[in-house]
Amino acid sequence: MMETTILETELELFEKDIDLGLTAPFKHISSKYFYDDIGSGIFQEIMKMPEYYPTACEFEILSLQSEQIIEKLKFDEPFNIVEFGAGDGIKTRQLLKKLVEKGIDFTYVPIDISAKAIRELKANMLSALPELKIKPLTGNYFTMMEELSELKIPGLFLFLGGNIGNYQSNEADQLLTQFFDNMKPGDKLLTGFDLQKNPSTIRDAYDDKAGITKAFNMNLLTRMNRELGADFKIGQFDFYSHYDPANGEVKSYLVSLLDQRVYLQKTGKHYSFRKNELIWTELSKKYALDSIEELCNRNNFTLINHFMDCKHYFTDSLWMK
Ligand code: AVJ
Repeated sequence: MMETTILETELELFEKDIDLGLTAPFKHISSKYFYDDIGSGIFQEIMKMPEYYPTACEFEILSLQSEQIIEKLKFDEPFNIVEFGAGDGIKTRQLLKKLVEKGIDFTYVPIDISAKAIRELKANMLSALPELKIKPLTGNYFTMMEELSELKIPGLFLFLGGNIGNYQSNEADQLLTQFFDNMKPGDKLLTGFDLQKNPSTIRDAYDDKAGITKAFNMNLLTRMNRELGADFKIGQFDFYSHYDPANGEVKSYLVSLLDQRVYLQKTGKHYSFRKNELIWTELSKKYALDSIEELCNRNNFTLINHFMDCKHYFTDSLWMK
């Protein structure tokens, strides 16, 4: 019997997701589509904003507590450090620097969907740490994860920056299950969680005065215009972000400023937007420590330690399979 394998390209998946999201009763676009080359660049600007505290907090953790993190790894043979969604790697470099200084034998395997981000990351890492063994991978987390799990060497998985906050509860479970299934007993996972704190601090981090977060969201429209042949008029949309301290959820939206119709060449379809209709673009969930432990236990991991910044705004939580 003949078997047909349908390999969908990233572009076809994007088109399909957008069509699903824009025909849903409550329109939505996944925040993973923020990160084309331009969006990854805007995110780097976000990380430099004074309001966006998570970056400085995690930088502090990895600068001041690398020694303590390394102590907990307890690997007695060469291992891989696999980073999912590596970005510019400036925070991770603090941990890697310490390992290199200690003469520990490991290979750094950063994975990111932006080829440009990965190229720059490799160049920056090697100029700061010339002795570093680095094997960057460009692509989808899951495909890469499966390929790596064939290797029989111990691993530390890094999922930093609070990226887990983008996942709804069931999606976080699915992701952690994938990590778990691709880990060997004794492998570790270090995940960054943004913690619940004064709601105004959180609100300001996602609604900056300079409008960089707005540009980050608006880039979705520009990206659809370019890649899907859409005719979004950027000025006819606004950005709105809301933090609900009762459930720890920051939700971000694009807002249609008028009744309008948009055409997508790729799907050959029109999509209508009512005045003030929302497109949900992102969830950035803020955790409490006890809900992190619950998440850890529910997914069969063992909690080793929380590494928090001095203000207790953020934690890098170390788990073991
Ligand atoms: C990269 C997912 C951690 O949710 O805080 C920053 C992305 N969005 N400002 C976050 C983001 C708006 C960021 N993560």
